[in-house]
Amino acid sequence: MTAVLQPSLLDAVDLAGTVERTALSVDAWVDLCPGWLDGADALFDRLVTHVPWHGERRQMYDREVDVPRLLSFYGEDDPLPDPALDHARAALSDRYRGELGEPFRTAGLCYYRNGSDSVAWHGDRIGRGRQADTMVAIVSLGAPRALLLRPRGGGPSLRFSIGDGDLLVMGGSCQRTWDHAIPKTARPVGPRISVQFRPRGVR
Ligand SMILES: O=C(O)CCC(=O)C(=O)O
Repeated sequence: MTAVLQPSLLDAVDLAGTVERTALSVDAWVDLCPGWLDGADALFDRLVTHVPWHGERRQMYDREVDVPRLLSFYGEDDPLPDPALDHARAALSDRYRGELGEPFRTAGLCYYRNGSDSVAWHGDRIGRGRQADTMVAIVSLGAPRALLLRPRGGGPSLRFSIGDGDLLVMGGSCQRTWDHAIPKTARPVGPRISVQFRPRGVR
């Protein structure tokens, strides 16, 4: 029997990409698929221009500071800002449905303008990720940046360099038992966009 291929999906997503899984402690894991998304540079340019990026402020001790990156969040009923992201989410939902048991629904977009933009150590533990195993799939566009992972509470970290259409998926207990971060860097680096797909109720 001949498989029926969906041209629109194959245009945007390299389904042949090889996923390499790294098993972490306490039933956490991370999948890496370099160069997963075709057309990453063009998508980066479209997102920079068309996404309604905004800055946020947060309390740090007794003063309010800028969050060092720009953000835009798409809830499950919000149209995504580019059809390539619909295709990517559908392909990821297909690929991981067996393990995840549900589709990816929301998309959080972060824009790291230069090496001073960053996100501190954290797990995605708002909502269901606090108690239950889940997955967060990150599609990375633009200049590669280091994503670090370390056991919650400290320990040696693992380093993944992600950009240029790479896919990184954190699964199992990872959000509860490990933390991740994008550290600042003094190296001259170009801008990067991270697209994080999450299931319902995970943030
Ligand atoms: O930039 C990334 O890929 C990670 C983003 C992240 O961890 C978050 O926004 O919670």
